[in-house]
Amino acid sequence: MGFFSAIKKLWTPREADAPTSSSAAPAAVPREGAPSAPDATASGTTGAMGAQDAPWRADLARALRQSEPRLSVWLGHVLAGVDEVNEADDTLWERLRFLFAALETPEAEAEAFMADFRRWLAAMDYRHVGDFRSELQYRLALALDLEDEEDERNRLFLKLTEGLARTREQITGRIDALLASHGRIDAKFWEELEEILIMADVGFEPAMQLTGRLKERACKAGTDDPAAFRDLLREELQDIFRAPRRITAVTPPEVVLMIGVNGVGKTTTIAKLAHRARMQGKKVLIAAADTFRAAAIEQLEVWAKRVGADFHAKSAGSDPAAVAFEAMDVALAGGYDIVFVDTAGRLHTKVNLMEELHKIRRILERKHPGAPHRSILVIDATTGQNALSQTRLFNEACGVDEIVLTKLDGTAKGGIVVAVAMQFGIPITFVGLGEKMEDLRPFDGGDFALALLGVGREEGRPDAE
Ligand SMILES: Nc1nc2c(ncn2[C@@H]2O[C@H](COP(=O)(O)OP(=O)(O)OP(=O)(O)O)[C@@H](O)[C@H]2O)c(=O)[nH]1
Ligand SMILES: [Mg+2]
Repeated sequence: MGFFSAIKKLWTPREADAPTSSSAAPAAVPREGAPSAPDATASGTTGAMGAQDAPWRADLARALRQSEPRLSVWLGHVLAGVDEVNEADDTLWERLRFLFAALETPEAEAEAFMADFRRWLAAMDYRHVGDFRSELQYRLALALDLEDEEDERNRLFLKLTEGLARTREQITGRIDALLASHGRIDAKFWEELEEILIMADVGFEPAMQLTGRLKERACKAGTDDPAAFRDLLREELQDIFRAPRRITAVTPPEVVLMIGVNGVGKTTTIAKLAHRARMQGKKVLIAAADTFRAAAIEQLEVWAKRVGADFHAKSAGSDPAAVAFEAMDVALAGGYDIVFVDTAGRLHTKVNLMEELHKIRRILERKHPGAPHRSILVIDATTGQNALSQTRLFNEACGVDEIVLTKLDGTAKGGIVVAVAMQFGIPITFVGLGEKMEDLRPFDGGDFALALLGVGREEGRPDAE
């Protein structure tokens, strides 16, 4: 579900493309799924497409109708007529309104989406297309439920590839040198590989295991040719990262408990997840159960406002479990879809952090059976091997359902992801690739393996749709 309760079907399924429709000149034929403008001007779905016949409407309608059904292409056409955004100029909003009308989104919801975006632009003081295009595309992808669209996935892949550049230097650069210096895969080769993996923060145990698994793979494939090694490694990594998607039915509100040591990115990750949920059309409550510092509560409140989520807090120093208790009352009474509970990475008193988390969990469960539905452990990739001990600690003490790995951008220690995936059977669900809202993205193990090895998506996933 996206932000909009109704929308014209956008992308026709692939099977439907062939062979009959593709035999016609597709570019000139309104496909099922392509925006129906300008015919929609007569449909009366919204005043935006009514009688005020500015020439740009016909041009934009033609461009949309004739273009490939891809979000980035459509956005390109919408933004083509926008120089910059300012109070006196409604061009961006008019053109977006036109797109939404063409997609038959309910008018009030389209207006709400734009009002949200407008507020964000003002808060960020952005005027130029280059400043906000990426965020707008991200919001549209979520709102139109198009995050899985190929175009959007390629965009994410680029971001992953950029974010992993330093880790890749550590791993691939050295593996390239290893391959170049060995005429065949022999015992020395495996030894050196182990060293490279350890240096790249994969860790000692996982590096040994991974090397063992690769040996088996090479043996099965009956090869000792270094040229075949990259493929073996890619396949092995893709296997390691292949985690089944958990689909659990939840009686709303879904309760998400954020845990992790201080400074890893819990609060900003809540903001990013709340932003996603809002763009997916959910009613979101954020609870400030990190009462350690007043500044932490304020920081969370600012984020809540910015992403359009409601907020529940008590004063600094209050019992975090009491905050959770009250927030659940608010959430249950207010018909919320999702509640995020922020927690502290450290505490005022000597009360054990884990005991405190247990207490919060008990309260949540008592108020809403089944809650917390997701205990998300946030770990910071730049801390390398520490991330492993934190995962072990939190998992053993209070249970972890998912891992979000932050700060992968710019770190050379991204190899830690391999270790985390190998050592714990806990799915990594999101990765943080920067400080912007759109920099938290769903983790795709297959793509991650490719980005880590510097292999393109086309090349590495010929069957990827
Ligand atoms: N580069 C980068 N920075 C990030 C990422 N995620 C979080 N940060 C930054 O990390 C810093 C700490 O983030 P917080 O969200 O305050 O961390 P926290 O876990 O809530 O910290 P405490 O409340 O002190 O326990 C902030 O400056 C964030 O902007 C990421 O994926 N990439
Ligand atoms: Mg925090």
